[in-house]
Amino acid sequence: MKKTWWKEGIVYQIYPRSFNDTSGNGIGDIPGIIEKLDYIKSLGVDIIWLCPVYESPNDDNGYDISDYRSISKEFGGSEAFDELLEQMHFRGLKLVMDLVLNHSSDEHYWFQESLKSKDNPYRDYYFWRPAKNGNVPNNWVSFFSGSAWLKDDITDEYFLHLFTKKQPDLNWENPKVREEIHDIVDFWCKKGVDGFRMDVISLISKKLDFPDTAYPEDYGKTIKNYYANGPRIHEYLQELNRKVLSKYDIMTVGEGPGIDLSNGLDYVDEDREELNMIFHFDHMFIDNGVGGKYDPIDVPLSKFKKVFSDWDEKLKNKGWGSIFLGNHDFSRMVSRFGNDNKLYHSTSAKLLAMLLLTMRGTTYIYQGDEIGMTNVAYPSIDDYNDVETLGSWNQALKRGDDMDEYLKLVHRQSRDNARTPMQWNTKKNAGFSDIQPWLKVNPNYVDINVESQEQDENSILNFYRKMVTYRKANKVLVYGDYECVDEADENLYVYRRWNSEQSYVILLNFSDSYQAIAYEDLNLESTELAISNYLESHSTSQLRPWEAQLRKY
Ligand code: TEU
Repeated sequence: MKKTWWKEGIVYQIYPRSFNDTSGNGIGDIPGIIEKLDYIKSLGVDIIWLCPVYESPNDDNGYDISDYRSISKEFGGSEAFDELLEQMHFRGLKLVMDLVLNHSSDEHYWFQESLKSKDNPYRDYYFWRPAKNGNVPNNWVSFFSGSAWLKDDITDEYFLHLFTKKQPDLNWENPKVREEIHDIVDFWCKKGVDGFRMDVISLISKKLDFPDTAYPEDYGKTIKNYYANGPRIHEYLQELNRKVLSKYDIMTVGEGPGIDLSNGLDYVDEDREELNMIFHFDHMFIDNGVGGKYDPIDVPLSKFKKVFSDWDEKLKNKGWGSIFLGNHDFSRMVSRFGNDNKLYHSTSAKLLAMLLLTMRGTTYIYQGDEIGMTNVAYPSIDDYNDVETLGSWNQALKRGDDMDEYLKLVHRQSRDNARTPMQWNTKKNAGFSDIQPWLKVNPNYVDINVESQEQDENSILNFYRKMVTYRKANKVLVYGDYECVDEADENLYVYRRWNSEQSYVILLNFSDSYQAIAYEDLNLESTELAISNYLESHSTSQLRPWEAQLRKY
């Protein structure tokens, strides 16, 4: 496989609203990121993926863009952005922008025009449909609950919004829309950005007959079969690649609800010239029950491991994977896949770091995971901000659910778990802001914060640094082959990575108890320990709770 900077690079994802507030308004900003660039650089990462920073009414925290070419004034405006890009490049860091091209804000000029009349030149920039039998055009529901159609009384038609009603879906069928999009992408490339994370890119081509979904069936299948992977998706991506992306040395990663093993390679097969990488959600939606995210189920470890193995097998020698265990849309990875109990918090966070940094694919680290930030459990729904959380809550209220129980679900599943302010130190508001932040800090910041972990050589933070350095020095961990050794084991995840010169075995105990290692074939006695999350007395016959070992083989 061709070697490239974005395959070897390690990405650090920033949710700007929650990163660092320098203007004193309780909201993170771009100067706040600039202030922390040396910290980010000290992690050893190479690339920053910045969640949306464009002008936006923030109905979905920036994922509703009202001007694709200007930077939000709240975040510091275009001057701050230019300074950020310069300061990053000066430090050898690359910048990946988040582009939201499936939908715009309803406050975007295009939509405002589109609303005016049926013959407005911008009408066709969106999906307008007449009522069907006096009702919505079809039974699609939005990702954030309720119908995906909203009626506009002036022209008496409905427009499609797969997300909030302030996020109308753009009509990529219209060549003018595609031209506008190509120009926007080109604008940012010319400015010198190094790539794009493309929001819900799997949804941009619609099935134009808008078929009713076959309810009842589970939500996951609805996305795949009805909303995503539309008939012209690959044509659009190839066109975008040919006309703009291919002209620059940039990286692209498409976010892909509805993408799975059956269609994932089509997006990233190097011969097809579409995207470099995608984010699939096979491990992130793994605990969704038939009712979706707010109907979680228990998941055996073997199922989790299979996702990694199957995708590695699917992509190898043809495309390239994205390795991540959390982002701004999911619960904190240590609370979800590790154990955030005091006893195992640090050990399990380090184990997950070892997983992230020893897999084939590009590693993505979400802000705060490098110090093991955990889920939060606000006492009241009024403390929550996220549209998805509030949408689900209101549905549950309507259904008459037990709301005390539902609050527990919110604690477990809310996207706000990942959006609490970054925990910098033990000062007021965790050092994030001088005033009460837009979302309350997690009270555990007094124990979990950057400053105290800087001072502890065995902290999670310093473990990340160690793992990052090791991965960079041993490219076999980037490009080498992968094989899972123990597919069926429900406690241990053991896998090998190798090339013609080097070979490693990684042993991870995903449980709170001691586990015997019983793989005679591996001959572990003759291997040499490279890194572990326990300080001493490493055994090759047994792993302690959440123990992780990287061994030279
Ligand atoms: O997320 C798309 C997406 O798949 C999510 O709606 C996901 O299903 C949900 O968050 C899981 O809880 C992207 C962005 O990452 C998200 O922040 C935006 O809200 C969404 O698109 C709309 O732009």
